[in-house]
Amino acid sequence: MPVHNSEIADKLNETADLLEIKGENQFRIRAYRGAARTIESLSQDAAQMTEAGKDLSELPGIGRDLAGKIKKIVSTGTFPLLDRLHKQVPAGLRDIMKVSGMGGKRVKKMFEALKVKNIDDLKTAARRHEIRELEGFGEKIEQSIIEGIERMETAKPRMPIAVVDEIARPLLEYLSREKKVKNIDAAGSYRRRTETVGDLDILVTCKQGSQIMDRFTKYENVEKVVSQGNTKSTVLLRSGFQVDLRVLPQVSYGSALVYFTGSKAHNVAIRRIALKKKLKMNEYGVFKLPSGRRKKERRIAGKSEKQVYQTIDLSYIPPELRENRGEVEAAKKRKLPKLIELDDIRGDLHVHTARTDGKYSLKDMVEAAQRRGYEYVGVTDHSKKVRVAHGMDKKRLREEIRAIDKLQKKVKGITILKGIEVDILEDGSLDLPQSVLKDLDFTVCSVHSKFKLSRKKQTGRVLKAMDNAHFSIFAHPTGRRINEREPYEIDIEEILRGARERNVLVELNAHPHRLDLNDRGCKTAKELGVKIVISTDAHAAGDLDSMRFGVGQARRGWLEKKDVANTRNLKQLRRLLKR
Ligand code: DGT
Ligand code: CA
Ligand code: CA
Ligand code: ZN
Repeated sequence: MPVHNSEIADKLNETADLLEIKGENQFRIRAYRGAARTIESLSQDAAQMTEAGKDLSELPGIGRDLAGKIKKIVSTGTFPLLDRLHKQVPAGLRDIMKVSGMGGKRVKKMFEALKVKNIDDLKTAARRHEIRELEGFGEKIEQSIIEGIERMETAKPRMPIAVVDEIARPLLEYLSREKKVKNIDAAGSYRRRTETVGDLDILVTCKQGSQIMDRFTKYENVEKVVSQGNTKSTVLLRSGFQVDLRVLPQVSYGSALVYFTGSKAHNVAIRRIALKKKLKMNEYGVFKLPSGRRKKERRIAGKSEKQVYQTIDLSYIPPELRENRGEVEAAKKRKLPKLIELDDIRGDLHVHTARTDGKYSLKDMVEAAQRRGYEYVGVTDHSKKVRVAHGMDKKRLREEIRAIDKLQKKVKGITILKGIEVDILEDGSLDLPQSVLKDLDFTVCSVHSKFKLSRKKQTGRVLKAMDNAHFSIFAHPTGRRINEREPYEIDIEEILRGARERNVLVELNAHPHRLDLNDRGCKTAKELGVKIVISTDAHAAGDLDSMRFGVGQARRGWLEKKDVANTRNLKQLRRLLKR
């Protein structure tokens, strides 16, 4: 077996880490890391190069000494220096280095002073506040270590729903081309439209299980077949993403769909209801238990989801609600919301053009909105304070207003609403004077700076901004970016109450990396009577398609058509925008 470049790089990186923990010479450590990077970025196998007699020391960042060591790794698969280091440095110390903020020096110090040998020790030391007592550490570092551990423990690579969408759609299409396939659905969190998805769970009914399994494992994007059977197979795609495929009998399909759509908490809740009715419920069906003369259990439902829910006296629960957050009780009382649908949306109220950081002209964006059949589109380029190129001052906003007037005369069937995405400054004022804001149809107001303010200050800043009579919509309310940036500290409930009092609308930003407000926030907004606007924050024509992710999130937040402002016709919308 040839040694892969990634394995060589791993060994070099590990060596560097262990040397660092030992407190070795910085240059030496850096040399190992540099060599690892070089090897990783090679377009051919270092193993093959050595075999062909090439001199690795000609590569950037690899000297004679390292070239010799790599040659040794390649030819023997072992690395004596690393083996020696393993004997000197406890294995757990390297894990500690993966906690954000923990370099070799800190690891070494904690090991020597506190005998911290692994993550568990680190946790204990932090909880006992021993770390802050160490020289050069202090309370802040201790706190950030605790947070780092928490982040690491909850981190499992989950993909944003939009990315999974790009994976799932062609794969489902490919599988359904197998003629014997009758039903096919993607279940799991993907069907519930959660903002990120851990793995994809596909269910099919198919006369011949082996045939669809063969097709599945031969899919061009499959990197590795983890397991292949007649009823269940698992593969890893090139992206590292896992897909499970299950083949089911027709009579169980509905039950399987319920079971594998989840969530787990929802499944537990409905099974409890079945049990109260003396029914057994699993992925194969709903069964009457043996009683009296009948020795065998009897299947009374399983073919369709509807039938399954009906059998336990619940109305059909849409997948997006299946989180055990009150939907089971509501289904029992026939009080489920009638969730909003993509077709209910009549316009987009957060759209950028090339005047600021968009990629398309005003005309292109308006035409794209028209193609979607929208009744109106709100153009909202950036104000100046935000750190994007070409933010608008008063003069350039006037130019934008004139350009919209001019274009409106030419286009028919869609109304262009004049807006702006205006920054909320630290003191709660807006980035442009009232004298020009008053000439707009509406504003989208956002926090793009000073994310680190205290919860109280951040909340106060936004509430103060909402006092401005020209504040229409609070954009991406928590500022989080999925997998990238935590929300800033803000009291969302207080913000929502403030919005309600002032008749301000709140955005559900449909950008798949934002989806902000999130599902829980939407539900709270609805309960408090705050109207939501679902907007795409489009920077290109194709971005308008993100609306479906926003609607998915809105459905998870129990929103109905009436809860969402941009389901209204233009006249009604104008009334809502007026405060
Ligand atoms: P993910 O993949 O982490 O985004 O989330 P899910 O919900 O797709 O979870 P996954 O793929 O582990 O399992 C798919 C569904 O199968 C899950 O939503 C509910 C069901 N399921 C899995 N394990 C269990 C279990 O132990 N008990 C019950 N009742 N249901 C389970
Ligand atoms: Ca899953
Ligand atoms: Ca799964
Ligand atoms: Zn924007």
